[in-house]
Amino acid sequence: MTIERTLILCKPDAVSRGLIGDITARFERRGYIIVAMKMLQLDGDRARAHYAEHDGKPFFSELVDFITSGPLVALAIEGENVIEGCRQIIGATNPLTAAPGSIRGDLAQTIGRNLVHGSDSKGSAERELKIFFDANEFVSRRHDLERWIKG
Ligand code: DAT
Ligand code: MG
Repeated sequence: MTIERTLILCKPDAVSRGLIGDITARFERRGYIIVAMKMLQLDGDRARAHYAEHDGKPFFSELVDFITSGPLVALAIEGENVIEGCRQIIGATNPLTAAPGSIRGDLAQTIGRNLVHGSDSKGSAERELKIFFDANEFVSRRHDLERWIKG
């Protein structure tokens, strides 16, 4: 078994549109397990750290302004190959090319308001989770997880 942990964000547009429940339910229904969850508003420094890989791109300042514009919900989610699985559930970056059935394909219109973040690799997940959670904020739900992935 390859149990991984990933960072999911319900971005400020998801919170203000009242979509926290709809979005988190999609990960839970897949059988992924929430092991940490909090609402917070990012300051510029944390936002720039989170999106460091995009520093220098034309949309970077807009991205930082947006992600700091209101409260978001951060979740740490565990499951077998959960990083790739959550990216599937989220859909392509541009909602216009995101598959119907995915969060972005069902609920979003534009790339700048695409509702959700999901880590894209093990390295990113490890780095990004540390920006949002301290080690003692994760709970253990291994029994819940095993119910979903055995048999
Ligand atoms: P993803 O969120 O699918 O991992 P990404 O890491 O390439 O996508 O980009 C991070 C966010 O930046 C993305 O969710 C929305 C924004 N973004 C990406 N490309 C953009 C573009 N060409 N114009 C405006 N915003 C963009
Ligand atoms: Mg990304």
